[in-house]
Formats: sequence, C-alpha cells, structure tokens
Amino acid sequence: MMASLDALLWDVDGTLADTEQEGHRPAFNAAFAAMGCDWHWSPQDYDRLLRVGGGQERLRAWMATRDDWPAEARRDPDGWVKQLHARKTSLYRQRLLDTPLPLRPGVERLLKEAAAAGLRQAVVTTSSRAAVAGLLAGHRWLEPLFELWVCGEDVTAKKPDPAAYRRALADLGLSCGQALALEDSPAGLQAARGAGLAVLITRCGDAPGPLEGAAAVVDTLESGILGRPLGLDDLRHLHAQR
Ligand code: XBP
Ligand code: MG
Repeated sequence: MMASLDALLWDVDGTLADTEQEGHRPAFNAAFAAMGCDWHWSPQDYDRLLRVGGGQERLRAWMATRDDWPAEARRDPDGWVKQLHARKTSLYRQRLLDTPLPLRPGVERLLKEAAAAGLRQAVVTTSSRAAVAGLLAGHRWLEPLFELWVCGEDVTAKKPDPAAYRRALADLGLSCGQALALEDSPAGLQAARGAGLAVLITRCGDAPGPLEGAAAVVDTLESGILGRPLGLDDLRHLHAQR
C-alpha cells in the first residue's frame, strides 16, 4: 500500500528564498574584497559554481581553476579558505539581519497549509547552521514550523550526496516513502532522489544539470502547474505517483 505523505523536507538555499544569488554570492564577493582579494563572482560564474555543494568546497573548486591566489592563500590554503568562509558567513548573516530576504512565492502559504494539516516539516540543507539561522532570523514565525534542521555540519558529504536527506529521514524516524522533498537545483534533486524521495522542483537560477526524475518542475509554488498555485493536495498527488 502507498505510504501517506507525512512530512515535507525543505531545502533552504534557492527553495525557501533566493539566497544563492541574492545572499551567498554577494557575501562571497564582499568577503573577497574585505580580505584584499580582487576576485568577483558574477551571477553566471555562480550558477556554474553551484554544481559544487558547500561554500568552502565551492571556493576550493574555484581556486583549483585559478593561478592568481592571494599571497595569504598560497602560504596557508586551508586556513585562508576557512577564514574567508567565516568572513562570508558573518557578512551573509549581517546582510540578512539588516534586510531580510523575502521567501519565494507560495512558500509561506504552503508551509502554513502543511502545518495546519499536521504534516511534519524539516529543513535539509548543506549550507551551514549559521547561514540557516541568518535567513530564518528574518522570518521568526517560521522557526517553530520546522521540527528539525539538518545542515552542512551534520553530514560528512554535501549534496548531491544523499547523506543529508538520509540523516533527516533517520532523525524523523520516517521511511523515504512517507516524505516529499522540495528542492531547486540539480544537485538537490540528485541528493533527494538518492535517498529515495519524491521531489518537487521549484526552479531557481540556472545551475546546470538535469532535472529528470523530479515528480514535477515548476518555476514557483505560486505559478504552479498550468498557472494554478500548488497546494497540499497537489503535493499529495505528486507523492502518490512516485
Ligand atoms: C546549499 C549550498 C551552500 C550554500 C552556501 O546547497 O550548497 O553551500 O550555497 O552556504 P543546497 P555555505 O541548497 O542544495 O542545500 O557557505 O554555508 O556552505
Ligand atoms: Mg538549493
């Protein structure tokens, strides 16, 4: 018998809000400048870099393609990456505290509908806990709706590895058939599918990679399918078809 839909597992970056291009990217650029480095990531650069999950991992992947490292980075590459990332996280948090980033269209509506219907909800991200806290600080009403946060620090391999989703299912005591993941990116899709989950994609940005295997791909929860916003019944339907 098909399991019922008992939980929604929400990705954060790109799914709850457009944090990648509007938050993380400018914070990386500000951190480069603050550390006297003239690197600058354009929106197009960053879309390509999103192939690599995790801010530190992304920075290392970029550095592997460059030969113009700052002197500090040459002396101590690992220390420099950690320092830059810490600076970036602090700038990201400050930026979101000063000006909270809006949630993407339909996110608030669906979160509240699912909570009212008694579904369990969790955050499953491979960004840092500090970054998640920075975003949610601008939306205090949202925090009690999430029973659990699985973040980058909680797993040894970041998305597209399925570890974060497996960890969330284990911590919630659920099987993959009882939940649906909401994601925005090819890497997130691969991670959730790898854990056996049905996945709804709300596309954000142009990160390269296939989106096959998603239960549905939409621009936003509000534009939905055929121009009709997606509600919980639609999610139950997508889940039942998995
Ligand atoms: C999120 C990430 C993170 C963020 C930056 O991916 O890959 O690295 O881009 O956050 P997903 P940190 O949305 O698939 O979870 O710098 O804290 O890693
Ligand atoms: Mg994402």
